[in-house]
Amino acid sequence: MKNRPAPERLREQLVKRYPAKVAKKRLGQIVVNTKDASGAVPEIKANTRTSPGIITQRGCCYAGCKGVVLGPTRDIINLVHGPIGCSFYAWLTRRNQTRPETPDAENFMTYCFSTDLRDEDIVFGGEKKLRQAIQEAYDLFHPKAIGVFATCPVGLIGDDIHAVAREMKEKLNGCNVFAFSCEGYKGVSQSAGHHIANNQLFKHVIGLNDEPPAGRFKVTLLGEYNIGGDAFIIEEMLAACGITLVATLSGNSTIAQFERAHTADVNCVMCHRSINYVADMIEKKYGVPWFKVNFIGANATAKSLRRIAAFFDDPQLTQTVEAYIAEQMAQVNAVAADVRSRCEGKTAMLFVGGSRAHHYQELFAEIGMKTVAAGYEFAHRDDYEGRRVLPSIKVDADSRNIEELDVQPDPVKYRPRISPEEMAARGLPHKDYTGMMPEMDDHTLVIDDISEHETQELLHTWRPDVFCAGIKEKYGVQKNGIPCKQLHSYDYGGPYAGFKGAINFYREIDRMINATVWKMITPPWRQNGMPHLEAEYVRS
Ligand code: CFM
Repeated sequence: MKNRPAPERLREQLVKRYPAKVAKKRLGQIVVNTKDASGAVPEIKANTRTSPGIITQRGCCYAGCKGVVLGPTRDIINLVHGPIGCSFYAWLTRRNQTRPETPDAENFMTYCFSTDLRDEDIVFGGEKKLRQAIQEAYDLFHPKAIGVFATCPVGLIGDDIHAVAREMKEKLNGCNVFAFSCEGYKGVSQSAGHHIANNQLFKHVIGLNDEPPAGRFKVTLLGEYNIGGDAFIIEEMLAACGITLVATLSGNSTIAQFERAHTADVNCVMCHRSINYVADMIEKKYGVPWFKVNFIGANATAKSLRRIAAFFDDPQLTQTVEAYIAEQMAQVNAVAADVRSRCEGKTAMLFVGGSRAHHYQELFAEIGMKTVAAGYEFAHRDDYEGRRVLPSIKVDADSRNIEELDVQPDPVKYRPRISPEEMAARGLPHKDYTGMMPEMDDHTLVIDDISEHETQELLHTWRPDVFCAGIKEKYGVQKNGIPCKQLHSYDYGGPYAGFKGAINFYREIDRMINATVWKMITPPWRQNGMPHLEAEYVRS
């Protein structure tokens, strides 16, 4: 990173080749991070449409609803109403793992359920086929629940999936059937799908069972999806500390967990972006408060466990948690010190999703690495700047399209657990997420919805030691002789959560950035004598 251009100059360089209108829009989404005396950071544009022509990292609304929020639950049949192409993504394309209680317990995650819409269904309507498919799935598996997910054409032809779901729920006495209007084109990214998934789960599932599991300290974990086994690690840690996990939304979960999710003493929010709506709605209706946790990074994990202990304010629990942290940190520190000796001072860039680009900075910091640029694909301003900016976020037409449920305290079930004042007295940040930018250094670059072109410019100019993104970006990054760590799928590795996960991650990064193979790469087009073509954009 010697002689690298200043971030202000690089920011201009990233948009230099765009048409003026696109450049102007992108400059609102590319920010040089600074903090004023109060800790406030500059405003960043986020959750806006991607300009046509830009190669974005983003996915669609259906991906956020079906894939992200509902996908990791094993005993709900997720039935995709749409053409078979979309349905491919109904089948194990995300590494959300699950562990049924017994080998023959229900697990539908290995199946692909689809209505396989064809030409004639598009012309004459697909409701009949949907009814048949629900019936067929029920007859074959007798599941406790069936979720129906609309893909783009369903919205265009106007199938009433909610009416079909209601009708079939009545018919299949005892099987909960509900539907999601999560057509791919809704909203500007998969973020819209998260919101739709949250709404429907809240309306149709959460609150159906008021019996919490036994235990003195009960928490629900929101926004942990068990990629690469992260949730297994978190479950193990909570159990070791004597904390009862009421439900997880939705890694390694079952519908029975969702039904009782509102019975915890407190909700712990891991991925704020994908699940904050459920956290807020449960609080409003049932009185369960929430605070933010982060189990990515050993220090963050310790802090999160301490937060839970502080909430319960029980000397025995505090002692157990402290002893557990001390024991785990001894192992973590030994590996961190060794890895740090080879990674100190190296640089990382993180461009992923709606929470990991923030959370993983902790892990890099623990081995002495600096995050010089980061950004989300689809997060909102509150994930960047902190929830304090929520009142100033303008609701645009795309966001207005997503239903906002009017939630009121339940006349019978509402039971406040603890007052906001008591939470503050215990040092707990009630209902808050401070966001990514306040925790990043000044003069780092924050880029929302980064494009492929900007990625390449960043790589050429600032040459980080590791770039974190996903499979779509991976090989384009590696062609620059820079290793790419996938933070969605973990490159088939992981888990990375908790103390054990931190150790896995340190070792993985050490291996990647200190491998000499990257220094040996000369791409064919840079080799002597190879024909070389360069092109410029033609502007009208
Ligand atoms: Fe939350 Fe996620 Fe993420 Fe997300 Fe995702 Fe994911 Fe992600 Mo891929 S829910 S926002 S929509 S932490 S699938 S488990 S890795 S983009 S940063």
